[in-house]
Amino acid sequence: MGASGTEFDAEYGADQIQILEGLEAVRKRPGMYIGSTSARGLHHLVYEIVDNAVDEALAGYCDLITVVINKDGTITVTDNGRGIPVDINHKAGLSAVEVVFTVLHAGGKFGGGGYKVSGGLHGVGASVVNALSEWLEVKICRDGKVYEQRYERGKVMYSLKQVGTCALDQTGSQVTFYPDSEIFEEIVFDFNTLKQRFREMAFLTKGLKITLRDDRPEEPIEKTFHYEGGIKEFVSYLNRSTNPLYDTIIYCEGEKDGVYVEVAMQHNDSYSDNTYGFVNNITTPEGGTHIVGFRNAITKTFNDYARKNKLLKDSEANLSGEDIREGLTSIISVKIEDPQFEGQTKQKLGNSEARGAVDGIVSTQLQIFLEQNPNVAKLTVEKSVMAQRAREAARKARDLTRRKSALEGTSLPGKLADCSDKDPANCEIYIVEGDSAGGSAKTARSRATQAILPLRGKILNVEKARLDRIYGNAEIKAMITAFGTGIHEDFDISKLRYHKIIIMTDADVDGAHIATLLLTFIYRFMPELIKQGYIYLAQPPLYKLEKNKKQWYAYSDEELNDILTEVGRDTNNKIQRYKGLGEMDAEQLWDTTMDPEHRVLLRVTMDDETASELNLTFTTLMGDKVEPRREFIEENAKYVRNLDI
Ligand code: TSJ
Repeated sequence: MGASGTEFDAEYGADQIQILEGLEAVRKRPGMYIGSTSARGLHHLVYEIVDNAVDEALAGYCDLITVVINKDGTITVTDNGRGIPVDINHKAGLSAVEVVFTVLHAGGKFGGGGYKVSGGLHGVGASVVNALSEWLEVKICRDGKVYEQRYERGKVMYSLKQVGTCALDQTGSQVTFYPDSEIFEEIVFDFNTLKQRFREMAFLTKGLKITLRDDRPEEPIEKTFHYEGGIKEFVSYLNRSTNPLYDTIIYCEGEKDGVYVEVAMQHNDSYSDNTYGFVNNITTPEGGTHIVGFRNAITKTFNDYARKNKLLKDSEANLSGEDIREGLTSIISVKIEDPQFEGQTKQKLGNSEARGAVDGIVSTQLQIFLEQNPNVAKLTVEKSVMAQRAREAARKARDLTRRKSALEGTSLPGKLADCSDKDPANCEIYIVEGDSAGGSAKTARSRATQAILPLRGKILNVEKARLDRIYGNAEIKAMITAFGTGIHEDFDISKLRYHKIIIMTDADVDGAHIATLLLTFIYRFMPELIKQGYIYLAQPPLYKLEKNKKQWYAYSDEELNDILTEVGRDTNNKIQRYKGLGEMDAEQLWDTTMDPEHRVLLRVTMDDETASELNLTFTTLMGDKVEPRREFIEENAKYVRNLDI
């Protein structure tokens, strides 16, 4: 068409010299504009072009963008927007199209109205892509005419010209380009890389349809992204393999102080916080003011709601932001005219007005949402309260282990009768049910190598108690301290103070129950002790047979039978059935259960493969059925007789 043609070709103005210098600067230092000249920088070129079309969508004039990787490796981007203006821009004296492709930072800076994603982190504009392309062609449909212009390495090959006609209502822009092999290491576009980015862009721009097609293979591959729900669908997508806590996606939207804010969120039953921030459709991994505003708003609003509705008592502490964000998936997307990026990698939003805008909009709308959706509010607050308790319990547990390691031996439990040998390999600890049996065991033991820790009564069922109660339990604290290893992530096997931990309980149902509770505790808090074979069950005898001043002990009915057959079944036999350890004196306890030369120990074992199954077994067993427990213990403990011989 050459609308701007002759005049400017004749008069090579100062403006054009400046333009060429600008584009030359881009070619000299491409990294300054697109980060790198590797695959990342290469794909960045496509995003730069597509961003312009997304701006048109944000302005409300475009709902379809098509990206094609052509057979020859070039890229074509097409939109159905109004078409880049073709008239002469009077300040530059060039067609508006030419300004877009040759003037640095001109992308989207004219026309006014709407938010522009170009101007974000990418936002270096179409002119940079042009400067770094071996060639670039632009085609525009506008006012029933088709226009075209071509550039090579940023230089105008011919002025914008009309090349045909089209229907009046058929408008749009199309750009095809081939990146410069003098600049880029390798020019191969990756379908999946582009696909990820366009899916994200489609989520972030509700209603916009983005189609990506790869024409290189024999059978072209095509993928279309189109989300009417926008970031609400983004959150659903991110939560697709989780269990959401409620069905609704919480959504807030509004504009304040020149900042357009969109927030979507939903809790799932996990423990991680998945917050994703975007500024002008560009992700902000380092966060920034928009994220600060969001966190502030949800912390304040959920706490206010919880207090107002008595879900949090006056005496209870506020839920922390962390508690509220446990299991939360959220998208915080802001659009802002002039984003300021800070930090090392310039990925952190600095604009202070974004903080206030997000805080204000989310606070107001979330409060209304919670009031209208009390069920969602209740579920969320309850989850946060649990998170708060777990956090508090974890802190206490850490304090416990820290205090213990700070004071070392001095903080050993008072009830522990420790052994004198300090080499853990020689040492064993008996966990004894009941104070009286504990007393006998203390008297009976071999002081050098055997330590005794008596436990009072039934031990807490860790399957049925909250962490705070567990850590507050004296018996559990005593065991943790005595073993020396710490628990959970603080667990350190090298600090184990005894290489045999022996659970000694009565040979009855209650005793079996206590043993199971103890094993459950160890399994949940220090499973390595079981995996590495440090845990044993003592086997007190069931019967004592006395005959002619001689004694035999039987550990089962069969054994009693065998002994009786051997010594003869007659009236001189005095058979005692032990109901508990307490019925034995110290000497008997030593002879039958503690003397390494004669005792029977069962080693509790578990390998990695069965770990998950055992896990399930523990959970089931700690229900209400008593009988299977002993069977379970016996099935899971390997019989090791006279282990030390
Ligand atoms: F399609 C594309 F991705 F290749 C692409 C589209 C590439 C580039 C560099 C720009 C565009 C683009 C630009 N699509 N739509 C527009 N729209 C405008 O530039 C435009 C149109 C009309 C008006 C107006 O005020 O009438 C204003 C603007 C900014």
